[in-house]
Amino acid sequence: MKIKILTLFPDMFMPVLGASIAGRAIENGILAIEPVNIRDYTLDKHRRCDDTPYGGGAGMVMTPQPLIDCLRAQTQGFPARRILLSPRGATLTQQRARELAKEENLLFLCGHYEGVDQRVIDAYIDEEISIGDYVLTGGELAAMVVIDCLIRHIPGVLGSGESAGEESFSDGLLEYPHYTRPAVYEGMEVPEVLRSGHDANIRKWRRERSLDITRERRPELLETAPLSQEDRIYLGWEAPKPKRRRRTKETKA
Ligand code: 4FN
Repeated sequence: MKIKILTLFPDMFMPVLGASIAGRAIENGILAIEPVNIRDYTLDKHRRCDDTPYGGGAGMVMTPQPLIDCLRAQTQGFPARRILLSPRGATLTQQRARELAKEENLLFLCGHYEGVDQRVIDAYIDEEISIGDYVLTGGELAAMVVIDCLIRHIPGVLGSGESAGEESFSDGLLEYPHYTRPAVYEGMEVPEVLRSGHDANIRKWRRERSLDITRERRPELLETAPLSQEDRIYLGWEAPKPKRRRRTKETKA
């Protein structure tokens, strides 16, 4: 996959993405990331990329000329899905990240100031994505979040042993508690069941702790997570199955 990022702060990206899983994917040649400086396209004698808003009001707006010239030049021979990071977008989900990971090329546009002239969005943007409901200074950190999230779903990006489908959220629930050595630390013990080596008991304990913490902290996730009949019984959503009793002298007619 090739990703271009159109931004006023191109230097922000490689130190962050190069140090994460993306860094390894880039070295392996599975991924290419190219930050592009929008300012290189401005025709303004002072190299400005912003202007005052029509209609008045506080702040500045990213002006069309550098953005559109940059978009045109950077999509020439690069047929990419064009995404604007924006609080107006649909909030990023694991599902959307998996779908974006199937694209051959992606282009992210990062906003600054009060935002981007609407005509740029109308004519050049395929989709707006948000990472959540809070105020950011620019779209750059949001772009990095989206990129970190989606590249883990590109085949070959995660090493053997790692898998995008085996950890927290992939099954729609929060994670059970994790422990590593030593068995006792400052008097705090690792739960006995995890040291028992009894695989079925361990699986049952982990599943139940996942269900507990999800019910406690993110109960809405239980609505969409795939739950087994056993899960539903544990949650008290379904009556326990009647015990299969063995036929004894007493029950034989
Ligand atoms: N933010 C809100 C409402 C109105 C504006 C903002 C805001 C950066 C260019 C956009 C923010 C949050 C998640 C991009 C926020 C995101 C941005 C994002 C973002 C500068 C204009 C701006 C949501 C609080 C109601 C500034 C909320 N995901 N404007 O933050 O780009 O991608």
